[in-house]
Formats: sequence, C-alpha cells, structure tokens
Amino acid sequence: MKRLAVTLAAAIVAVAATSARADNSMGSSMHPMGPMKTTIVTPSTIKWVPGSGDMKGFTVAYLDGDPSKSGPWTVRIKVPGGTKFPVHYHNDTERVTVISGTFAAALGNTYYPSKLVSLPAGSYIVIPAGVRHYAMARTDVVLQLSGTAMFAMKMDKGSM
Ligand SMILES: [Cu+2]
Repeated sequence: MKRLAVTLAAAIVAVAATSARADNSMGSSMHPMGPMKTTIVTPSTIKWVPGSGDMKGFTVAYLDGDPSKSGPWTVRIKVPGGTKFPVHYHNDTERVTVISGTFAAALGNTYYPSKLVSLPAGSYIVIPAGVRHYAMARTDVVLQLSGTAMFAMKMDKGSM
C-alpha cells in the first residue's frame, strides 16, 4: 500500500510538472498571439470612430488589436445599405459575422448580382486568403471582421 502511495505521488508530481510547463508557455510573452489584454465591451460601451486604411469612409469600432498591423484583431464596421464591394481578395483569411442587417456575398472573378447569397444577421463567413469574392450590403449592416494579419482589400488589375 505504501508503494502504491509513493507511485501515485510520483504520478501526481509528473502531471503537475507537465501542466506547469503548459501554463508557462501560455502565459509567456513569447506566446504566438502576443501579449493579450482583457477587453469587455457591451453594445452601449462600444466606441464608433471614422475608419482608417482600407476601412476609410466607414464607421468602425476597433474592439481588439489593430487591423493595420500584424497580429490578431477584431473590428465592427457599419456599412450603409447599397454599398458594393467589387471583386477582391485578401492576404489573410477573412472572417465575417453579420451582427445586424442583411449582407450578401459571392465567390468568383466577376461580379454577378444574381449570384450574391443573402446573409442575414447571425451569418458567418470564412474566406481563405487569395479567394476572389465580392459583396454588397442589402440593408444598413454591422459586420464583425477578424483577422491575424494586416487587413487590406486587394484587387486584380481591371476587375473594377
Ligand atoms: Cu473581402
């Protein structure tokens, strides 16, 4: 019985050492996601400001991180109804959640309004880097975008 207790204690120490190592790597400033800060926002505390960079002209809430830099970020963007986004792509995966209103998007190299798929509030889209796509806001919409690299809309020559 004593031998079993010793073996069990050794096993517990081994597990504790393993989890301590795991905890240490998550909490370190060397974590691949970079230093994290706690963020809590509610709909009434979100700060809306004029967007910059490729979000210029839109009203944007910078929730977390900075889309003009490398590293994880999340923003919300207000897009007026009728706004069209011509065929474009990104160098990073684009993740979009429709928070309110109805957005619409489609994949392809040519803008065909009839191919746009309506995306009501609650819809979520993931578009891998390099995939050509286009979109429009069917109504005033609020979109949540997130990424891990600098956000930029890229267009092929002559695709306007
Ligand atoms: Cu896009």
